[in-house]
Formats: sequence, structure tokens, C-alpha cells
Amino acid sequence: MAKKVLVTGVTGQDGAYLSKLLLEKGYEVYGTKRRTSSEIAWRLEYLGVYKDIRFVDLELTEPHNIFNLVQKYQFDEIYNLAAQSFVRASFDQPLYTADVDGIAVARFVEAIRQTSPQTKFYQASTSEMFGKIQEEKQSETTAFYPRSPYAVAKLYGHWIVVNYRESYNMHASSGILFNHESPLRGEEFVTRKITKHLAEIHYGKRDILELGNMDSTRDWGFAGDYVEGMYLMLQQPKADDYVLATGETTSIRDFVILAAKQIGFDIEWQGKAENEIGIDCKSGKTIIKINPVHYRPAEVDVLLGDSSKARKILGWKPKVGLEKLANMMVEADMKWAACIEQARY
Ligand code: NAP
Ligand code: F7E
Repeated sequence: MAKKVLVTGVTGQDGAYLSKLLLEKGYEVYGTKRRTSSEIAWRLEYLGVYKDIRFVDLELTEPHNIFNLVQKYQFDEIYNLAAQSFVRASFDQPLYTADVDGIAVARFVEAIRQTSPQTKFYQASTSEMFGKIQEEKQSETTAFYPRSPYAVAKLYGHWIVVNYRESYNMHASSGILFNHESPLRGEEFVTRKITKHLAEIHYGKRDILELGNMDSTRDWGFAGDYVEGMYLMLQQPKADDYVLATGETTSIRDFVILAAKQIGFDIEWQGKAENEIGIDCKSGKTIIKINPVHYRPAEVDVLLGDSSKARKILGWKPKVGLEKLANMMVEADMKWAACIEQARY
């Protein structure tokens, strides 16, 4: 009989890639949607799996939604990917973020403990928990120092998973994933914003790409690689926590240069801080400006992951490097921008 799996947040980037992987492995995939979800289909349709998902309603802030779902379906595995995942927004919605990204995790593990103890659980933890980094390369043993309400909420989710595993011997694992991107990345996140806006500028459909702090650096991988790591975590005899990362870190500015080059722009930077601009040398036009509205009250300056444990125990490693990742995103956004009425705007 096919294994039954629940993917919360199936309409998001990781949910789409993970559900495709699990369907290929023969799972019966249940995916959650909210009544308020506006465009539930586009990522799943892009990957050609929409029709294969069994949709169930779930609003994470409703405690009984989680309890009823866990009890009713007796899943073999649950991947909890649903979250308010935008760090900047968490500064404006700290309590909502705490509920969705923190307390809801406790609702899941408690529902599993009470009603479906055989269910294996994956929690989507994050490198944002390292925040103001305490070691040059961050691993499972690095101390956390969260720098946003998002990271604080995720830290609660992370520790409640550890606590339930240790208290009740549950198969509950936490993946501490560094940034991972794709053509399906939400438009509010910086890599996708860059590839999308530059593609629109190329086709004359936008004048300026506005950014915030270009000096922070991130360890960016490809989402398709990272969902394989999630799956591998739940196939282990014992649950544990694992970092997934590429081991390379790149500044926002360098990602802009990389994507711009792939589109055919040649950027020259002028000015400093809020007055910095990026000029396309070929056209002489200013196409990048700083808008301080994108600055965060507290920034995570550098993230650089050490995923040796996952590489050794799970046999996991990322296959797609940054140049190829940027290229995948640029190609998709160039297609969408060229044909704007079909694009996701
Ligand atoms: P995403 O694209 O923003 O997707 C988030 C998903 O959560 C969407 O399906 C969204 O549903 C759902 N959701 C949000 N609030 C909800 C609520 N109150 N009730 C039910 N569902 C809700 O995120 P992602 O990039 O795929 O990331 C997946 C998970 O990994 C998240 O937990 C994120 O925090 C974590 N993470 C991501 C990264 C990364 O670099 N991508 C790195 C580390 C950890 P709607 O479609 O209805 O909005
Ligand atoms: O920002 C800077 C910004 O929003 C990256 C989420 O998936 O990964 C993601 O969180 C950096 C920050 O991702 C803009 O200040 C400059 O330093 O793409 P981001 P994030 O905050 O790292 C982690 C691992 C998660 O868990 C999260 O769920 O880019 N930046 N200018 C900008 N960022 C945005 N969004 N927009 C700008 O205009």
C-alpha cells in the first residue's frame, strides 16, 4: 500500500518540489491549502503535479485544524513546510509569525503524540536562527542568535521538535536549511526579485530594480536539491537535526552582477549607501537604486553553512551551483517577462 504523506505549505516553493519528489517515489501526497490561498495552483502546475495532490484545508492558527487532520489520516510522514516565511514581514507581524512559525509546530507534535505516534515528522527550521553568527561556518553545534521575529519563532519550533523527540522518543527531525531558491521562489525574496525585475527591465516593462542592503551575504542553493535532503532525513532509522547548505556565501551585490550579466547588462556602481546606483554601461541608464524601505530593523549580515553531517550520514550534497541556479531563474523570468500576460504578476 502506498505511504500516506502530508505536506503543509504545498502551495509554496518547497512544497511544490517536495510533493513532486514524493509522488515520483510512489507516495499518496496530501497537501494543505488555506481557504484564503489565492493562487494555489501555479507552482504545482509548473511542475505538472497539481492534479495528483489530494488537497486538504489547513489554517495553522486554528488548533483544531491540525489536531483533526493528524488524527483522521494517520499519516506515515508529515513535512511541516507551511510558514510566514518572509523575514522582513515578521517585523510588522511578530505575533502572527510567532503563532504560525512557532506555536503551530507544538500543535503538530502534540497532535502526533496523542493521536498518531507512528507518524514521522519533519520541521522546516532555518539558518536564520544563526542570525548574528557565532562561528564562521554554521553547523548543528553552532549557538543560535536570532535577529528577527521570524527567527525567534522558528527557534521555538526547532526546540519543541528536539524536546518532543527527547521526551517521547518521537521520530521528529529538524532541517536547518540555508537559503534555497528556484524559478518558483516567491517574488518578495531577493534573488527572485532580482531576476524578475531585471528581466522586465530588459523587455522595457520596468525601469528600476529597487533593493535594500546589498552587502549581506547568503549561502544560496537550489530548492530541488534541498527537498531531497528533507526526504532523506525521514528515511533514517533515528530522527536528528541536519544543516543543508552549499558551503559558499555570496553578497546580494554579486548576485545582481551575476544575473545582470546573464541577461546582457553590464553594471557599473556609483555612489554609496542609500545613494548607490547601478548603471547599465551599454545603455547608460540607471537600472538599480537603493530604497531604504527594504532595510531591516536588524540584519543578518553573513550566513555560511557547514553541511558535513548531512553529507556523511544522509549522503546528501547539492548538485546545482550558484551560476546554474541564477541561470535557471533568469531563463524562466525572461520567458515570463517576454510574455507578460501569462506571467505570475
Ligand atoms: P513559501 O514559498 O513562502 O511557502 C509557504 C507556505 O506556507 C505556502 O504554501 C503558504 O500558503 C503556507 N502558509 C503560510 N501561512 C500559513 C497559515 N497560516 N496556515 C497554513 N498555511 C500557511 O516558503 P518556502 O520557501 O517554500 O519555505 C518552506 C518552509 O521552509 C518555510 O517554513 C520556511 O520558513 C522554511 N525555510 C525556507 C528556506 C528557503 O530558503 N526557502 C530556508 C529555510 C527554511 P499560501 O499559498 O496559502 O500562502
Ligand atoms: O533576503 C537583503 C536582505 O528576503 C536576503 C527566507 O526563505 O531565507 C530567506 O530569508 C538578503 C537580506 O531572504 C532586498 O536584507 C536587499 O539580507 O531573500 P531574503 P532571507 O531574509 O535570508 C531564510 C533561510 C529563511 O528561512 C526565510 O524563510 O537580501 N535584501 N534588498 C533584500 N531582501 C529582500 N527580500 N528584498 C530586497 O529588496
